[in-house]
Amino acid sequence: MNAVHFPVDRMLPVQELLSTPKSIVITTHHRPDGDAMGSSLGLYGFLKAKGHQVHVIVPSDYPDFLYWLPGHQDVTIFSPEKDSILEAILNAEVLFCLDFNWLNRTETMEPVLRKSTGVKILIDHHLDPEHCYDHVFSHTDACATAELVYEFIAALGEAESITPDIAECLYCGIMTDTNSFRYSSMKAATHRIVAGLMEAGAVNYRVHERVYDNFTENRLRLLGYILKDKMKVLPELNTAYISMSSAELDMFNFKPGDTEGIVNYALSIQGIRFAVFFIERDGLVKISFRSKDEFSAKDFASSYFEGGGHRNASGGRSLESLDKTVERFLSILPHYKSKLTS
Ligand SMILES: [Mn+2]
Repeated sequence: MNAVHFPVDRMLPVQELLSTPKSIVITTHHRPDGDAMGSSLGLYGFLKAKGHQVHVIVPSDYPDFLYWLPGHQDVTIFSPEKDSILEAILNAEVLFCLDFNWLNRTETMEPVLRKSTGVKILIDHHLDPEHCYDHVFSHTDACATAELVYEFIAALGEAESITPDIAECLYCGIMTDTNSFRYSSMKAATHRIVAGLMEAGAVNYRVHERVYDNFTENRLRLLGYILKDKMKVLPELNTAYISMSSAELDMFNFKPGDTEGIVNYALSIQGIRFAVFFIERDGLVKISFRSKDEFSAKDFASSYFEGGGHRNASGGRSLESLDKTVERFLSILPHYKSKLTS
């Protein structure tokens, strides 16, 4: 257990706060991923069993391969027009903000979250959180927010309260944010937490099957098309990249989540240290950057594509056309030749 993440003195007021039943809202970032939903629903299961009145309210829908998560049926998708949702947030005594650093990562939820006077507790692993939370547990050395949620529950002295349902939510979060426990962010301590989740009843192969062996035919054919026709490899720069227009996505009846993880295939080519995926959606170009070792995808994304994230896994965006964006990327890339090939 990493006591540095949840030191006793900083946990005391939180413990006190949660010692009597509270109205609680749990939220996470726009377009929630496996860690966002696994963390939120794991914490939801725990707090609900402790007698709190808990709502999980998320800014947008999430991929259907996460619909099996225990508690999914109780999740509310935010809508600024629904008074009952706004009231739940404004009246919450406690707000848990999971897996994001800045409130604008919740997009349309941002104004009401700012307005709410509930005690805001951040549990997250992204760099540089905003200064708007009452309690901040922000640790970039954690591989997933779900890992931190496990430590949070343990720091409350409640590890024994982790049910199989809660354990599978948290397992899913760690598994998806580490690409099945293989990223450099995975530490021995994380493997011990994962072992603890299995001991608490998480069935590892079942979680894996539900997330990774749950593709639609369209998604697999989209993957085939991308790998065969769309992936470009630049061996002299140890880089591979993919660009997909919205017209191409339409050919495969694209649904959110269908392209998740595809950038990792590009990174799996021998010698490739930098992989980039450009995708034209919702009137802009969204970009995923992945890198290996010391090469910082995050620095590249933040310097040129309004991006951020983690050193080896970052996102960015561009308001130029898809072609212009790729052209600009290709003009910048050679400046990094020494860093990419050293
Ligand atoms: Mn995460």
